[in-house]
Amino acid sequence: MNVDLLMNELIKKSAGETEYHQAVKEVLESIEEIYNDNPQFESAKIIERLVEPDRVLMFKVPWEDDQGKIHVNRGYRIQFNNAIGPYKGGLRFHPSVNLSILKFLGFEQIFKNSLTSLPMGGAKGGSDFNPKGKSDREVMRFCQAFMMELWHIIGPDTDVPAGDIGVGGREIGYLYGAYRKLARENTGVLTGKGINWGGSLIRPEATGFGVVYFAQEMLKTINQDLKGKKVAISGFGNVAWGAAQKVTELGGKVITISGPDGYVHDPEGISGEKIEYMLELRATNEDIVKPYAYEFEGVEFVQGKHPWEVPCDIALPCATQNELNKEDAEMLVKNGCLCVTEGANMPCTPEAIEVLQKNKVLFSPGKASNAGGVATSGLEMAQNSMKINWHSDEVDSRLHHIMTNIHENCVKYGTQPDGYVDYVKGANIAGFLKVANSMLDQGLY
Ligand code: NDP
Ligand code: 2IT
Repeated sequence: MNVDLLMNELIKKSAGETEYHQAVKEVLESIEEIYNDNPQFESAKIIERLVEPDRVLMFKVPWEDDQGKIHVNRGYRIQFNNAIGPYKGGLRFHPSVNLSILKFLGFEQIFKNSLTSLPMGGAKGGSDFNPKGKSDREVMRFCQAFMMELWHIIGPDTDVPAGDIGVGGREIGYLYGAYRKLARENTGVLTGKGINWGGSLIRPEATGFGVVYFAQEMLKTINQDLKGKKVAISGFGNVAWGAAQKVTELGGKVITISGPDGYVHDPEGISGEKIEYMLELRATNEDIVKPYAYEFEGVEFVQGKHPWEVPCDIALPCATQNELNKEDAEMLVKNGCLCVTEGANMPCTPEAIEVLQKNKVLFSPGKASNAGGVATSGLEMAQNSMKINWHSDEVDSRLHHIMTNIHENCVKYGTQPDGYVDYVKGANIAGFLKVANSMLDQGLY
């Protein structure tokens, strides 16, 4: 394999898809050596087959707002690879959604799902629809129109969508209702379902919990733990909320959260009723964290900036892709940050990762550290198949075990001669090997 040649080909074929190119390049660089040491991969053209999605469905989503005005959005589902199990991955509703973003997410999902050890292939979908500021009925009409097209290609053993940015419990409810009506079946076709109709306990907080379990394992490698540590978190969504709760539970102090408007710095720690308030803030359907600063004393709101300038021991970027750049990484290093654990997908730019790794800051990529979300989706699928519900302790202990196992695999494949663990390399190699070997076993298709 020659990474430059492959990247040139890919860029020619998918011009302008910069996020997708970024995600592929990282994987290729990580696996280059192991790929070239195993000529069976090259002769089966595994990587050329992996970077081309199995299929992409792009469709029109017409819907009517509360004033009777018609809108047209674009919907997508990218079924990337199903060598190890049914296609699995979230749906993102955000105005920035385009083919490049969904291809990067779908590609990452192949390796993330492989790392979970559960039988799930990689997929992603979504729409450029913006749920912010829409009424519940508008969101419902949109979800119904979206599912009208999507239901043909999904199914409990075919493709199982879930949430992501802009798609939470409410959206999954409307999507599931529409699917059930169209397909005339009640199956585990979506995950993140409500607890009364097939959902799993712990799924809403699973991604954030998993991120913190993973950070805990990373810290152990340098004989540290979360107790008394200052933790900077970005975002105030699903992932950020679960992470804040678990950090607090394990004795750490969350000192920031952020939104597209800026960040809040709360030196006293964001815990208890303040986490409840964070959830209320989200439920308002507005795009801002600023009100938090008025609600509680001693809190500073900093407009238009990222939280990474606040001195912290641990940073958990939990908002969106490329939100932590080189300058942010330099600031974290300068302030003595020990560990950066990605909660979002690809929140650190390649230049930021380089700075962190050069300075031997512990760094883990989202595909390893945020895999707890999709892993718990896998557990939801298992419960649906067996038609039972596990107790929350059971789900939590399985999640914890899965995160520890992913960490072990990263250490196994990523430990460098000087003892520093390159989690990017470790995660990519471990995730890749399982999928590549499965593709070899199953022949050319
Ligand atoms: P939510 O919609 O719950 O929250 C997303 C957060 O990021 C919100 O605070 C949102 O603010 C902010 N945000 C979104 N887009 C932008 C942007 N362009 N610029 C700045 N801030 C932005 O999503 P999740 O918490 O579910 O997802 C967060 C990240 O975690 C994403 O990268 C997602 O792919 C990843 N992830 C999610 C999993 C899950 O199970 N939900 C699992 C694994 C990873 P606002 O809403 O106000 O725009
Ligand atoms: O990025 C992700 O892993 C998710 N949004 C969760 C996907 C899932 O199928 O639960």
